[in-house]
Amino acid sequence: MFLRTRFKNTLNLPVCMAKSTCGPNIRSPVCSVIGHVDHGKSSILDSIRGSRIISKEAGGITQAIGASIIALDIIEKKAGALLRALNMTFTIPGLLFIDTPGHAAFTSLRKRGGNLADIAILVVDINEGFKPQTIECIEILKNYKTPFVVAANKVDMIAGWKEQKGSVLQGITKQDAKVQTVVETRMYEIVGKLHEFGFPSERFDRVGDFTKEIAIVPVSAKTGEGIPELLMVVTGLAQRYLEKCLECDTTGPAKGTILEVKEEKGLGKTIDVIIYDGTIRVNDTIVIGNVDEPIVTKVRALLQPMPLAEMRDKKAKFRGVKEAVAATGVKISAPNFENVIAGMPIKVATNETLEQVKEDIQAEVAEVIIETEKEGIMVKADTIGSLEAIVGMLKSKGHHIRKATVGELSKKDIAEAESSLEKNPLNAVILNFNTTVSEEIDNFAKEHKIKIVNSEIIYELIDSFEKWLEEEKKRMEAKELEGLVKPCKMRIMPNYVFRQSNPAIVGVDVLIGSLKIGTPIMKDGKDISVVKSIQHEKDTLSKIEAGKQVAISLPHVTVGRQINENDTLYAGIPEPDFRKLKELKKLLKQEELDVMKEIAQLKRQQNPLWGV
Ligand SMILES: Nc1nc2c(ncn2[C@@H]2O[C@H](COP(=O)(O)OP(=O)(O)OP(=O)(O)O)[C@@H](O)[C@H]2O)c(=O)[nH]1
Ligand SMILES: [Mg+2]
Repeated sequence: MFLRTRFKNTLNLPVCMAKSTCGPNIRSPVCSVIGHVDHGKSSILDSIRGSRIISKEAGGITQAIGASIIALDIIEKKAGALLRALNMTFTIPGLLFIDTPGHAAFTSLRKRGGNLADIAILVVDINEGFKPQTIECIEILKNYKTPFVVAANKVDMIAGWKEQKGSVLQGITKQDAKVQTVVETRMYEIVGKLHEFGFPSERFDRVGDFTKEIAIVPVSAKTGEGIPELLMVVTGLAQRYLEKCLECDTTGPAKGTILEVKEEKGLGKTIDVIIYDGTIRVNDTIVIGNVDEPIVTKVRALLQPMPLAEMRDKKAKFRGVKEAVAATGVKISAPNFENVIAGMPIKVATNETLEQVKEDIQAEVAEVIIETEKEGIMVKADTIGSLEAIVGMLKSKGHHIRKATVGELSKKDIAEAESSLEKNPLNAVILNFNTTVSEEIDNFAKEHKIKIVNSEIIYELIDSFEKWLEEEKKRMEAKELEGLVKPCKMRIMPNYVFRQSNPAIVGVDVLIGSLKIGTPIMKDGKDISVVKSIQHEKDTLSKIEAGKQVAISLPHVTVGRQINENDTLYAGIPEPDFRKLKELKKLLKQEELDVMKEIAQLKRQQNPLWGV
C-alpha cells in the first residue's frame, strides 16, 4: 500500500537531524480539507482555528488567501497531551490548511507529479455517509497517493447524542447503548466503503500501524468533540510525511499553483495562488503555464485578507504585502491575466532564468495536456487539475487518449474526433468535464455522430463513458452477428411436401436457432440449397425463430433425391462466419452453441480442420 512506501522514506530519517539541516527554512505542510458539499469542511476548519478565540491567539493563526496557517504552538495548546503521547519530536512550523469550496477547487490543488496537499482531511458526514463527491475525493487521493485522515463529522447529530467534555472516545462510552451502537455501525459503514477503494481503515485509536490503515476520527465541528484528536492525528502524520517539506528552500524563487482566477473590484482579474516553495515579492517576474505559450508578467501587488478588526474600520477587503513565503496563500494582481487557467503552475524567474523557467513550466503543462497520441478518445476539462485527474484515472484503467486539453468544446474538437469514426468508432467520443456545451455544439456533434459524455463529477464522467463503451461494443457485436449466418437446426415434417422441386417447398419444424431468407442449407455436411422464401400460415416472412413450423422454398433440390421427409437440416454456416460466431459466443444461447458443434462435426467428416 502506498502509505507504507512513503512512510518508510521518512521513518528512516532521524527527526532531530531534519531540524538541524533545515532550520528556519522548513515550511508548513499543506493540508487540504475536502469532502462532499455541506459535510462540514469549513466548520471543521473554523473549529480548528477556534474562530471565537481568534483575537487572543492572533499571533498563532494567520489568515492567508485560500488558506489558514496554524502555528505549531497553537496546535500544541489544543492537542498537547495527545501529541505528547505520540512520542515524536515536532519540527514542522505548523500546518497550512486549505478549505476547498466544491470539488472543482480541489482538483486545482495540483503540482507537478502529485497533489499540492501533502496530506488531506476527508470530511464525511457520519449520518449521510459516502456521497458522489466523497468518492471523487477518494479517487483523486488514491491517484495522487496523498496520505489522508477521515473526519467522521456531525456526531452530535446522531439521535440521542449528549455532548461530553473531555476526549471523544470517553464521550462515546458515556452515550446510551443505542447511540454507541449507531456510532459503531456508522463507523464500520465508512470502513466498508474505504475498503471498496482498497484502503484498510479503523477508528484512530484502534489503528495499530498508521502506515497501513487510514485513521477515522469521529468529530463534531459544532461541539468541538474530537477536534483535538483530529489535530493530533493530522499533525502526527504531517510530521512523518516531512520529506517533501525538507526539500524546499523558502528563500529561493517561489513555486506555486493557481487555486482560483477571480475578478476583483478595482483590480481586474487576479489570481489566488498557493505558494509551496520559495518567496515571491512585488515586482518579481512570474511565469504561468498556459495551453500554448506560457504567460510572463510582473507582480503589481501581493494581497492578503484584512485582519478582522481592521476590516470593520476600513471596509477594504485586502491589504498589500511586500512578500509571501512558502507555504502560504496569496492573491496576485498583475497585468496580462486574461487567459490564466486554474490549476496552472506559477514560478518566479529572473532575467537569467526566464528562458529556462518558461521551458520547465511548459514541459510540466505538456505532461498533462496531451496533444496527439495515435489513437484514442478525447478529453476536455475546465481546469488543468481536473484534466490531470481525469487523464490519470483513464490511463490507470487502460484507456487511450488521443487528445486532452482545457477549455470549452469546439467544432474543431468534434471534427478531430470524427477522424476516429472510421478507424475505430469506440474512439469517436469526447469526455467533457465541467464546461458548458452550447446547443449548437451539441447538435453539431450529433450530426457528426460523435458521442459527448458530460459530467461535473469525475468518476461519474468515467463511469458513464465506460457504460457507453460497453453498450457500444454490444451494439457493434450485435450488428456484426446480424450479418452472419446463424446456427439453425430443423426437421422436414412428414406429409408437408407442398412441391417436389423447382423449387422444392416443404414444411419444416425449426428446432433450434433462427432462419432467414438467404440462409444456406446443409445436410450431412454438404451445402445443398439456400432458403428462397419463408411462409407461415398465409404470411411471407423474412426471418423465423425456433419453435415455429413454416414452409420454406428450396431451389436446386428435389424431394425424394437430395432431401426427404424427416430429414434433419442445418444452416450451412460458411467457415469465416463460424469462426466469427465462436468469437461472439457470449451472444448465443447454449443450444445454438450445441448446434454449431453438430454442424462442425458433420463438416469435419470431409475436412477435419473445418472451422478451426
Ligand atoms: N450539528 C452539526 N452541524 C454541523 C457540523 N458541521 C457542520 N455543520 C453544519 O452543516 C452545514 C454545512 O457546513 P459547512 O462547514 O459549511 O460545510 P462545507 O463542507 O464547508 O460545505 P461547502 O463548502 O458548501 O462544500 C452548516 O449549516 C453547518 O453549521 C457538526 O459537526 N454538527
Ligand atoms: Mg465550505
